[in-house]
Amino acid sequence: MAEATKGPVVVDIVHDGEDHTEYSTHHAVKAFSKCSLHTSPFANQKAAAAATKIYSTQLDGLQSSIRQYVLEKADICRPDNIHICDGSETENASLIEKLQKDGMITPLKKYDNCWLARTDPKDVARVESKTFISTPDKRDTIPIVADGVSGKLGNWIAPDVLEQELGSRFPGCMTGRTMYVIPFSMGPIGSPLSKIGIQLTDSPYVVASMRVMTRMGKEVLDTLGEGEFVKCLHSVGQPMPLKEPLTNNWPCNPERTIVSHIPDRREICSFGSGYGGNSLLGKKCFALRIASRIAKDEGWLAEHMLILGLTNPQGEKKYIAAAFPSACGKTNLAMLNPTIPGWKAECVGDDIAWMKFDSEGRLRAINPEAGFFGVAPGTSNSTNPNAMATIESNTIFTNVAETSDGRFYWEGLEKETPDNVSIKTWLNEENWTKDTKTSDGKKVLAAHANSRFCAPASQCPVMDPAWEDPAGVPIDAIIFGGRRPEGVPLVYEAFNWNHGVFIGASMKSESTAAAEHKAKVMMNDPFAMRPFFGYNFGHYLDHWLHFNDRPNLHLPKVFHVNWFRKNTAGQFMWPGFGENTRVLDWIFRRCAGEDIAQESAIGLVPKPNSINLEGLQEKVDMQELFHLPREFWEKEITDIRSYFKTQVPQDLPAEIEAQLSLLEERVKTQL
Ligand code: GTP
Ligand code: SPV
Ligand code: MN
Repeated sequence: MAEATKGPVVVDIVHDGEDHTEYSTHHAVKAFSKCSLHTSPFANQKAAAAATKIYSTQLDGLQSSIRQYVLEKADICRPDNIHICDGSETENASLIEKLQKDGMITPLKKYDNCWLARTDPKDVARVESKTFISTPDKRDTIPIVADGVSGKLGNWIAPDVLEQELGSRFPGCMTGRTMYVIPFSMGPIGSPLSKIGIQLTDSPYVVASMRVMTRMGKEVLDTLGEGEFVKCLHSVGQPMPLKEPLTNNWPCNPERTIVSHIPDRREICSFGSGYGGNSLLGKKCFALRIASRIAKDEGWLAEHMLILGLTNPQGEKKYIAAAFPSACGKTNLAMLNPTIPGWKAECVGDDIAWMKFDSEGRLRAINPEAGFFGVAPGTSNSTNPNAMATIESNTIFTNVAETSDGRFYWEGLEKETPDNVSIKTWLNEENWTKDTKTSDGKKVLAAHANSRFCAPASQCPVMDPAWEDPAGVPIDAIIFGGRRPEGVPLVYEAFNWNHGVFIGASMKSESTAAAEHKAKVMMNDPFAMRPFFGYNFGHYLDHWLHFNDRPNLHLPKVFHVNWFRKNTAGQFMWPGFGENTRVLDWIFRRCAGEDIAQESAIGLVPKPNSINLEGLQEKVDMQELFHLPREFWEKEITDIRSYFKTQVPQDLPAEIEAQLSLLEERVKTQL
């Protein structure tokens, strides 16, 4: 009998001769392509009963609700083995060994227990176009737009259509593979703010990554008891035997990829991709899409935000949360090294915040994750030394380049990499140099622009002492921001909460390589949540606004920042990174009530000389950095109005419309 609680458990399923053909992928898919996900691929009831018995023998140690979920999905996906993950070192070592044997990872020998995975180049980022949320009523998921308008605030799929889509993918999809059962906690185990998930996956890479990104293993099962959990099913969609050889030994099925969510059932089903947010289901799928819906139901917030503790030279401490879109600087700000003497910055989280008002009316935040899945390019000892220290051991790198002496390499490490090594790109091309060009003359990147490191948060030298506090940390300020090359100043403050919600709603940023968007285009990205809303954005705005009506709450101050304004020569006007301390210092002092802000058309901006520039090496044109061009803001208002009108025609709260009119009036009279 399998032991569910200790050591790696891999039990072979014995196929009995009589029903053998029923187990084959070919038969299962052929016979059941029209079935729903909730139908076993076994036509033969006897075979189904036998299979259930075989699987259930291994699941004896599991509580009944989980066992039922695993059995139901195993009956459909037909794995050869089921392995219940205990999260142990031994288990991890055997996974790493398997990944190496399968050619999915190679060691980076310069470091301790660091690994490099190269994916199929077709599976390198989140696929927003294939990400769906399913509710019986479309309007619960997305705002209804007029005919001919393409909705940009998520994709809805009808429940019966989703059943069909899943039913044509999952039956038999794990044949020849092991189904891993991953019990994981989002948030410190046992915290009242935490939630538990069970992910079933056929990817050992996903298991190893989930072990870094979440609290995973036996302790979670013990804590859960018969409690509720979010159901997370994931398959790379490549049953054995393979029909075609893999690329880079990376199983995936890009043509058939779907990342789907059923919020009413607290369920996620993801097929065809092994990468990042598509496959590490605790992250965007659970902690943002499903959790934002739970948060709406339960009266709290699940947001795409970093959490940072700041201590001033007098020893006073405040926490801030900041929402920037993907690849727009959250990890970097979360780990910042202050450049003003006497300041201390400590990291609570770099990507996701779950926040709830406590009984005293203070907003408290936890980081639901336990690791960083951070953008590699641009990370260096000069930009983010704390990340560099974090990733020296126990880290899985994906799609970075490799040096001949066993180091990682990516764009941004030019000065920190010895000259006498050769570089092999993420695509396995040897002898790359910065001058390497494609046949049509384009620069070749050594690392993919969305290459990532996956490292334990506990290894970061600047983790906040309270980063795992089950009560969360009190939030004093919420910051919004994005990549705004033009018109948007370094920092401004909202006049009040509702104005702050409006600022979040009208956020924009240049698209990045974090998703499949090709060109660098300016996109609306409200609250940095555009790809992650678990329900209708209009209702989400109502949810944010309603906190203003609760008299006992200490609402945080709201700010907007922009590290990415460019001058006419196309260069960043602000040095960024550690120098962002200067902006945080101003925000901190505003939260402490200092009289250092003045009104402008768009919000409160720093009074002259109130931003501390002492010791700043670079010459910065502060005048230009804070200049508010009238034409820019007039156009911005027109664009925001048209965005709301076309994208949220029925569900935009009147208050947001009112805030837009107020902005318009101020721009007319003050700029
Ligand atoms: P996700 O993990 O995708 O959510 O991204 P993120 O928001 O955590 O972004 P991250 O901090 O990883 O930064 C993405 C890119 O922006 C990296 O290449 C950074 O080097 C760059 N970046 C971050 N902060 C700054 C800054 O202050 N100024 C400039 N110019 N670039 C920055
Ligand atoms: C993002 O895209 O915002 C990420 C990376 O944090 S992923 O986990 O792939 O979503
Ligand atoms: Mn992110």
